[in-house]
Amino acid sequence: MYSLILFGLPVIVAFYDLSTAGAIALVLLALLLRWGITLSGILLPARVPDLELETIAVSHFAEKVRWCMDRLGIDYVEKSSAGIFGVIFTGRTVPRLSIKTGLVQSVIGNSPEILRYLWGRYGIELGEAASFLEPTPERVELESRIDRYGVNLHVWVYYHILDDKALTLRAWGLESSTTPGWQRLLLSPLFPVFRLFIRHALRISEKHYARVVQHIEALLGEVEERLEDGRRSILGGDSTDYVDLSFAAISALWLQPAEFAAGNAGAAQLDRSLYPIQMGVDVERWSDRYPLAKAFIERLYREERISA
Ligand SMILES: N[C@@H](CCC(=O)N[C@@H](CS)C(=O)NCC(=O)O)C(=O)O
Repeated sequence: MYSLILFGLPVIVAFYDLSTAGAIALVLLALLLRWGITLSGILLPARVPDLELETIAVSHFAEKVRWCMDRLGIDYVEKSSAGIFGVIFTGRTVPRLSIKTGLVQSVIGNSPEILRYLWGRYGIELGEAASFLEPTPERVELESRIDRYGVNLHVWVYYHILDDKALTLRAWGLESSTTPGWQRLLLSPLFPVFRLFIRHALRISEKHYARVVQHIEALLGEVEERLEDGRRSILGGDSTDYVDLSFAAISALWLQPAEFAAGNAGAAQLDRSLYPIQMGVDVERWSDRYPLAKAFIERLYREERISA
C-alpha cells in the first residue's frame, strides 16, 4: 500500500499543479507516514503466526520443507498461493518461511537455506528428533544435485502439460480451496501471459526437454545403484535423513503418491490418469528402469509421511 502511495506522488503533484514547496511538503508527509508505519510495527505489531510457510499446494520444493517441518512436529501455518503468481508479480519462489521472533520478522527463501535454519533452530532443542536434518558434506552435496533434478523436473512437467490449459491451471491450484479466491479468478484470463513467461523462462523446447530427461535419468540411475545393496537411506545406513525426504518429495512431481502433502494437496494434485500420453510414457519408463528408487519413494511416503 505504501509503495502505491509513493508511486502516486508524482501524479498528485501533476494533478494539483503543485509548486516546489508543495511537492517538498508532500514528500515530508510521505516520510512521516513511513515513520508512522515503522512505529506502529513496534507499538501495535501485526498479529502474524510465529512460523508461516508459504507454499504452492503441489510444489515439490515446498513439499521438501513441509515434510521436514511435519517430521520435526513443530507448529506452523501454511499459506498457499496459486502457482506462478508469486514469481511473476513479486519475483519470489516457494517455499518461503516467515519467522516471528519478538518484534522481528525474518523471511527465508530457498529450501536448502530453510532446512539449515530449522537445523540451527531446533537441532539442540529437539535433539535426536531433529538429527535427520544435520547437514554433512555428503548430504549437502547430494541435496544440491537433487535440487537440480527438481529444476529439471520443472522443465519436464511444463514441456508435457503447458499445452493443456485445464491441466496446468489445475496444477496451479485453480480448483484448490486453499488458493485465494482472487488468484483463482485471475488464473484463467492471465493464462496466456503466464504460459508465455514459463516457455521463455524455462526455455521449453524439444532439445531442452531431451537434455533434462538425460539429467533426470542420470540422477535416478545413481540413486538406483546406491540402493542396490538393500540400504534404507540413500547415503547408507538405515535411518531416514533429510536427503531421503528431499529425493522423495522432489520425485513426487512425477510419481504423484497419494500421501503427498500428508494427503492435503486436494484438488491441486495431478492424478496420473490425467497425464498426457508422452508424460505417462516417461513415468512408465522411469518406473521400469528404476524400480528400487520408485519403491524407495513409495515406502517413504507410505511409512513416513505423517501430518503435522
Ligand atoms: N531453489 C528453490 C526452488 C524453488 C522453486 O523453484 N519453486 C517453484 C515451485 S516448485 C516456484 O516457486 N515457482 C514460482 C511460482 O510458481 O510462483 C528452492 O529450493 O526452494
